Amino acid sequence: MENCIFCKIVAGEIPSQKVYEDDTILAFKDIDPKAPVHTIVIPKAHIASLNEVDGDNLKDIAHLISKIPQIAKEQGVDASGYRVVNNIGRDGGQTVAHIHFHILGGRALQWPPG
Ligand code: IU
Repeated sequence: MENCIFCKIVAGEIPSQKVYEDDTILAFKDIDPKAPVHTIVIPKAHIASLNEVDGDNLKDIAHLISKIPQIAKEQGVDASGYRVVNNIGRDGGQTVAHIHFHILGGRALQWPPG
């Protein structure tokens, strides 16, 4: 999708620190980490948010979620624990309109979020 920053990362037009990639998903280090481990996981195909997940693209999202434990393990937080966050829309704090899942870990995370 034109003008989508995460589509540009997928296309290699904007650099990223990749930690995992396969045919349909990409994981990279967050540019502004909120925890010692902060990885962003996205489908390569443009989906704006969880609100746009449907029967056609659910397979990519299911695959993405199935890979999160492996990515967390490779980032060294599987044993200590981690949080997966998906922000949706304005009040949810979504700033990039390409669905993404945050993997946060490497410290004790507070609850509830602000
Ligand atoms: P949010 O859920 O939409 O608020 O999260 C977007 C995240 O994408 C946020 O943590 C940014 O630091 C991160 N990010 C990035 O890693 N690289 C970028 O080029 C941009 C945002 I723009």
